[in-house]
Amino acid sequence: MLQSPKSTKVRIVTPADDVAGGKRHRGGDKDKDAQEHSQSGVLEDCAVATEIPWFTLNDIDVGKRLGAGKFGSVYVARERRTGFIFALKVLDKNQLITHRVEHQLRREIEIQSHCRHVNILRLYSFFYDEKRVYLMLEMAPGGELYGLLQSRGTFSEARSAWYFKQMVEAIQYCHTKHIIHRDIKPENILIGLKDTLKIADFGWAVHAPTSRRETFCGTLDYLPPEMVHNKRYHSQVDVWGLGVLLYEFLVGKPPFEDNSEKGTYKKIKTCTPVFPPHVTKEAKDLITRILHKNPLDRLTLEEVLQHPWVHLNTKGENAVRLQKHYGGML
Ligand code: AK7
Repeated sequence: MLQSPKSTKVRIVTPADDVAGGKRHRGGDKDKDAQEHSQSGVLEDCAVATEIPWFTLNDIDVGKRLGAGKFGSVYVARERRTGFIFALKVLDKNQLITHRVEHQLRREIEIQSHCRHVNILRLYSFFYDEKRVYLMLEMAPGGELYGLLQSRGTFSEARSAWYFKQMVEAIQYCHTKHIIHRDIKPENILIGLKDTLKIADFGWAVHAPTSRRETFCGTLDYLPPEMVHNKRYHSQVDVWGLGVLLYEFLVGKPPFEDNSEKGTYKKIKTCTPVFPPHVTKEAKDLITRILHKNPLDRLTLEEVLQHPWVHLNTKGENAVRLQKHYGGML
């Protein structure tokens, strides 16, 4: 049985923690440690790992590239001592600083390292050197859900329900921890063994509730109306995101897609989704009840799981398959 790499627990001290604990000016080894580890200033506030060992690139064999993004690439990697396989996301510090997202990364690390759920990609640990920040992540052998959806065009209702239920449960877990993900979309969902989905990339996640105005720089297609209007928003933004996701599973494109950003914004604010004829009436009913413009009119996640469409597609034969896949993990 493989062990996760060494001590995977990293105590992350955020500036807020520090003040709350009245420890801002504490002396001793921890401070010395922090100074030794603080390099060009992206993470020193949070990177006071009180639990050694701290990984370096020397502890790791880096293999094939799995993907590339704006801030860096992801590789298959192996911890040399234990042979433990994981995904290594390498982020360029200069890019993070240029785009002023250091705080976002810090928040992501804080949030994701505290999540333990089958359908949430684990963040085991992180480290950094002069030029880069390295995230040690759970390996998802199936790659991005986005790729699978692209190659298939759409998913069947059974497969969609199976995937959708896992994502609802992952987000339900986040909400019990007062975390709002805010960026649910197929690009941020990975496929683990046996069709287990893993929600990843908490770069946009926050602790709830919030009325913070932050400039959103991702795809607009999943933005809920209250975020378009720059209103105060709550966990219902993720319910909206799940509705858009389910629509995209069944139809192959998001419901408010448009050639222009302005057009997408307008559709999000004013349009009700249009369904092609192959979508069943139960699925339409569920999506319509989720994609209410007023967040308070949307179903709750509990109600979503109780909806006949979810029941219909995940009970009976499907439930047996589901149980077999998870091996009683649910
Ligand atoms: N097969 C990035 C830029 C800026 C971020 O990227 C935050 C992530 C999980 C990720 C998935 C990595 C496992 C894979 C695979 C693959 Br493909 N993983 N198996 N890919 N978490 S990417 N997080 N964060 C990020 C920022 C910020 F600074 F803006 F916050």
